[in-house]
Amino acid sequence: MGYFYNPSMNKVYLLIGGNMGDRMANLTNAKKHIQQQIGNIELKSSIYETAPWGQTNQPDFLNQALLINTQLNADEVMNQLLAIENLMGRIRTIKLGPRTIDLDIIYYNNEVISTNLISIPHPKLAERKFVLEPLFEIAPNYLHPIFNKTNACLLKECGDSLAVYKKTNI
Ligand code: PH2
Ligand code: MG
Ligand code: MG
Repeated sequence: MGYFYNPSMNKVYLLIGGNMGDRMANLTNAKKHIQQQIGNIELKSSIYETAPWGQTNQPDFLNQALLINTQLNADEVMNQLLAIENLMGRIRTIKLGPRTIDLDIIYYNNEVISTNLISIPHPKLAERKFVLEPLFEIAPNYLHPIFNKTNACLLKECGDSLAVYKKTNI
């Protein structure tokens, strides 16, 4: 076992996004808070411009996938994400509707977690190209712990035809 092995470190995949206000600045700001309050950002996907999924009569989103190293457990990560959303002024109105910033947990290590606060893996991820495309970029071979399929495989099988374009390369 290596000297630097730290058993309390966890890997959490997040999808961040928003479609209101200065979308790019909101992503930058969110990443600053995530780094300060949750842990080091180990990987970032490109930023994608994505057509709205669910409620289609709203502006396009920017979305990005992140891999974070954290000592927090999944509920603690979720509480920090909610705190960041609140401090960035997110107001919850319509379900699936427009938002300045949305910070979602996609995977936590390779655990399956169901609490009052969270369901991990994210229950809708396999239906959403705006999640799978950025995730595929940073973790093509990660295995979904319930479906036992890689993100590459889930993306290939995903029936979502809404537009997802790479906006900036990171
Ligand atoms: N988030 C939603 C609903 N629809 N569509 C896109 N393209 N991107 C999102 O992040 C998104 C969405 C609910 O969280
Ligand atoms: Mg969401
Ligand atoms: Mg959310």
